[in-house]
Amino acid sequence: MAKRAKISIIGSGNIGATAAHWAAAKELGDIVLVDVVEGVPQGKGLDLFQSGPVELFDAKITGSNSYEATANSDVIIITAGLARKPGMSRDDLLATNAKIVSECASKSAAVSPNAIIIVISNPLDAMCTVAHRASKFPKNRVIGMAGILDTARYRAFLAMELNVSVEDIQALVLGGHGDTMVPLVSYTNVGGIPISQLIAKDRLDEIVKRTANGGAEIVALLKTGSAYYAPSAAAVQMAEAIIKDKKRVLPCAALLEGEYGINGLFIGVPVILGANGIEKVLEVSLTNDERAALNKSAAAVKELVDKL
Ligand code: TXD
Repeated sequence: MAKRAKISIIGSGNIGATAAHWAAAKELGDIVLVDVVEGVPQGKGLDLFQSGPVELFDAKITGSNSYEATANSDVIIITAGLARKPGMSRDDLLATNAKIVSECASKSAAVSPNAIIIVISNPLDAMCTVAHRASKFPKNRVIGMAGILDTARYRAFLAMELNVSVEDIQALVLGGHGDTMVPLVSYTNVGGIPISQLIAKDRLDEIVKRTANGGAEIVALLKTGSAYYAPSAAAVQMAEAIIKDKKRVLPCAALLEGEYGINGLFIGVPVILGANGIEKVLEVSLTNDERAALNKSAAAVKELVDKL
């Protein structure tokens, strides 16, 4: 009889706690919250656990300030680190978050040698490199969450524009998580209808621009932090694909070793996500403009990684 999956979430702030909420609501497995702040993971874990009888999910949900409680996790979600404040770029978080993510990845990997790591902390693509190096896990078991969020923003704006269900919008966003991301208009469709038949190019360009600026738009509104409902939902969708071995085709940050002509960088690409993590990187054909934009995105990621 298969035992319940075990999900450990490192960093119990806005994203970590909300990810625990989404995972519990989907009854994906037992959940351990970890943070450096005394009491926060324990309090949020206990509170979420107590919502079980109301929301009718069965899950052991606990919090800890150390890593023993995370032993033998199936999935580790790393959200620890500083979030942006208005005026800050994701890149401003590099030095501080590299130290934090390195510690979280090595300590959690040490007690869960077979886990799959989902990285959320920013600057995302560079933090994937940090987690990959620190965990010493194979590349299929270190995955960055950004593309699903960026695609979700893009799909949400399109659903709003066309007044159609979000369920019928398929889209693909490539590249680094940031202003250089590459929404692939040619791969976007609504119920199979190419988007270019439904929205004029200039309007579509505005929506693509708003998507690339999606994170900053929320930071400017919130002022004290960054987005967390959609980022955490995206990470939990990845965890679900892994735990249920769904073989989902989703845009995730994966270590490319020659795919798309990129070598040695984590970049957002379409992957097949299942029980073994990234089971395959899917190479799609790109227009010259799309390839140029992807290379520009890769160059921006490389610049950050070189600073590590
Ligand atoms: O798409 C994406 N990948 C991004 C990621 C989308 C939105 C925000 N993204 C980034 O996630 C954001 O820029 C931050 O770098 C992380 C976490 O964002 P969040 O909004 O959750 O930040 P919080 O609320 O400040 O929570 C961070 C928690 C906080 O409770 C700290 O005490 C904890 O991290 N923290 C640690 N936990 C464990 N171990 C260590 N060393 C540690 N340091 C801080």
